[in-house]
Parts: sequence; structure tokens; C-alpha cells
Amino acid sequence: MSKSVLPDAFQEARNGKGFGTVDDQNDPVTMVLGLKDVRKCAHNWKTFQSGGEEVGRIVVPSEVAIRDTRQIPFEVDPPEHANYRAIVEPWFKRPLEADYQASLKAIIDELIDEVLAKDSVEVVADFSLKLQSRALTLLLNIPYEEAQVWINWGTHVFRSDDTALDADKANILYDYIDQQIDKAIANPGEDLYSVLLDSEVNGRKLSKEEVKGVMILTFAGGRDTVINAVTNSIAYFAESPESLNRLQNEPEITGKAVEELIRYFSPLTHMGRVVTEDTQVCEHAVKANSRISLCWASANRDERVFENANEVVLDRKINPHVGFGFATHNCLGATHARQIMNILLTSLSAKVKNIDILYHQDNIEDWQEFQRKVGFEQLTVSFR
Ligand code: HEM
Ligand code: EMZ
Repeated sequence: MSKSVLPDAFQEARNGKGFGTVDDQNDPVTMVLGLKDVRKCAHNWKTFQSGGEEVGRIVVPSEVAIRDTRQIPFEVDPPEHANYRAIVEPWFKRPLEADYQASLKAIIDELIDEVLAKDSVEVVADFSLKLQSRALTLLLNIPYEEAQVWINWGTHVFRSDDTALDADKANILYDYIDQQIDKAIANPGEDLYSVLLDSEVNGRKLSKEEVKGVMILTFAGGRDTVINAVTNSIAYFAESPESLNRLQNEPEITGKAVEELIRYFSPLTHMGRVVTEDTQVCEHAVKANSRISLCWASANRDERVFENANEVVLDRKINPHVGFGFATHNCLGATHARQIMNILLTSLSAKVKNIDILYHQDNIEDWQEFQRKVGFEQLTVSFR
């Protein structure tokens, strides 16, 4: 076991001062590291806001330079947040329906059969990205074939291999969404674009810009998070075949295993907030109009809460992780992501006996004080 390990990069700082600092485009961020502190700040939306004036600023690295459209409901604070969230919540619960799960299972089974027939597979591009994109056609309720367009974009919609903020790439997404919205206006259907265009907030229809804000978030928020969760799962099972075997013999623990893998992988490392008044976090002064971040990845290894925090305990009994966030903005895509992981674990354990890692290149995020492995740039394996 070594290639699948994601070390806890935050341990020393979390147990010491409780926070870290990272500069981001001359707009520093105080990273909140302990689980209790993260929850407290996530809950306190008045002091730590998501919906400030500067669109894109709560993301680290900040997307202010490459995005003008407000992501909804992500960059809206209460009480207004609830009005938008109410529009999208029922739609994002559709993964609980049996039909949805059957279609998702068909997508996953087909992909597993495909990779079993090959000698070697680069998991990020040829498994996880395909799985993420094909599954997204179900969430958007649009034809399966559209997935190929998104697969051609590569893993992240705002980043490319050499740059963390790629305006050209972002524009491909924005232009694409504009086109799809216009198509849905001309020809309404049963897809998410059409449903949003027909929805009302505060007694009026959502504007095109608001629909665009929901769609950008749906494409961006659910992309590299899912890709990392899936790729890291493959690496983990390659190095713990006994876990795959256990899931086959004890399918009743699959739900717990999904939560534990999300805790351990924490595919979204942290997310920012803008401070609205001079205050303190972790007994450290932070100024109005500066930024903090809620570090889900650190909170999820807090040994004051999780026993053997750095181990994957597949059937962990008490698991109050914040891998999908906490409070107001908790992940809207979590139902979809959990179904993907659940079905993936079930199908892998039924169809695959052994996974061998042939080549790997880590994806390490650089937060200056902290170097955090979040997954893989490349992972080549053979499935048997
Ligand atoms: C919010 C993680 C998949 C859409 C969040 C937050 C986290 C998170 C930590 C909280 C952000 C904050 O408080 O600022 C993850 C992880 C995923 C995942 C780990 C996969 C394993 C998805 C997917 C979608 C999605 C598949 C949609 C396609 C969203 C949205 C929000 C959100 C819309 C904002 C909700 C709101 O503001 O009310 N996610 N996410 N996520 N996520 Fe996810
Ligand atoms: C934003 C974010 C959403 C951001 C809940 O997280 O995910 C990031 O990957 C995107 O870059 O724009 O959507």
C-alpha cells in the first residue's frame, strides 16, 4: 500500500495553531483546519459569506479573472439562497429513483466490461472522465451521445495541464451553455435547461443569466470531484483487493464504504468565504473583506473526531465527515455522486478480481504551506 495513500498534509498545523495561510493572486486566504471550527464557520453565513459582490472570489484559486456569471445557488447567501435551492433540490434528488439507478448501472457496467477487455487502461481519461460525463447526461436528462462533447473538453473545465485558470477553456464552457440555453428556449424539452427556464423565483421566471449560473456550477462542481473520487477508488482497490472481496461478501456495508472513501479522499480540498466584519478564527484575527477557507480535507482527518483518521475503515460506524460540505451550501450533487460511488463499488466487486497499477503520476495541489495529494494526473492499470 503506497500509491493509493493520500497523506494528511494538514496534521501539524491543525493540531498546532489550527489554521494555515495561502496567498492566492495577492488575495490571501486563512485556511480553517479543524472539524469543529470548519463547521462553526460554515454555519455562520453572515460573517463568512458566499454571495459577495465579486463573483468567483470564494473559489481558491479565485476565478474572479475568468468568470462574470454568478454560480447559483453556490454564490448566493441566505435567505435568498433557499429560494434558489428550492428550485433545484427536487431535480437533484432524481438519482434516488429506481429508473435513474438502473440507467446509471448500465453505464457503469458497460464501462467496466470495456476496460476488462483491454490490456491496460489510463483510468483518469479512459474510465473516470467517461463515467463522470456519461452519468451527467442522466442528471441533466439529455441524450447519452452528448457526453462525448464533454469528454473532449478534458478533466477540468476551468484548468488545463499547465495553468490553474484557463480563460480560453472557461469560454468554451460558457459559449456551449449559452447555445444550449438558446436551443432549449427555441425547443423546450424535459431537460434541466428547460426545467430551469420554466422555473420561478420570487414570482418571476429565472433569467437566462441565472440559468447559466446554475449550469456552470453543475458542470464545474461535479467534474474533477467525481473524477478524483472514482480514480482514487480504483487505486485503493488495486492496493486492497481484500476490500473488493469484502464488499462482494458484505454488500450491506457499501453505503458506509462510500461515505468512508469520500471522507478519506475529500475530493474538494477547501472552499472560500469572504469575511464581512473584523473577527477571529481559531483565535486568530481576520479582517473584514479578507478571505477564509473551510478545509474539508483537513477537517476529515481530525483525530479528535475520527479514530484512525488516516486509515480507510470501510465500515466506519460514526462518520460525521464534511466531504460534501456542511450547512447552507452542502453539496447539491451529493445524491448523484453517492449513487455513482455506490454502483461503482457494487459492480467492481462483482466483476473485477484484481487491479494492477502499471504507471501513476500523482496530482498534488500546491497550497504553499501544504502540498496535498488529491488524486492522480495519470493512473494506468490492468483490470482482471
Ligand atoms: C457544493 C463536494 C459532486 C454540485 C459542494 C460543497 C462540497 C462539495 C464540499 C460545499 C461547498 C461550500 O460550502 O462552499 C463535492 C464532492 C463531490 C461533489 C466531494 C463528488 C464526490 C458534485 C456533483 C454536482 C455538485 C456531481 C453536480 C453535478 C454542487 C453544488 C453545490 C455543491 C451545486 C453548491 C450547493 C449550494 O450552494 O447550495 N460540493 N461535490 N457536486 N456541489 Fe458538490
Ligand atoms: C465551483 C466549485 C463548486 C468552481 C462546490 O464547488 O467547483 C470548482 O471546481 C469550480 O472551479 O467554479 O463550481
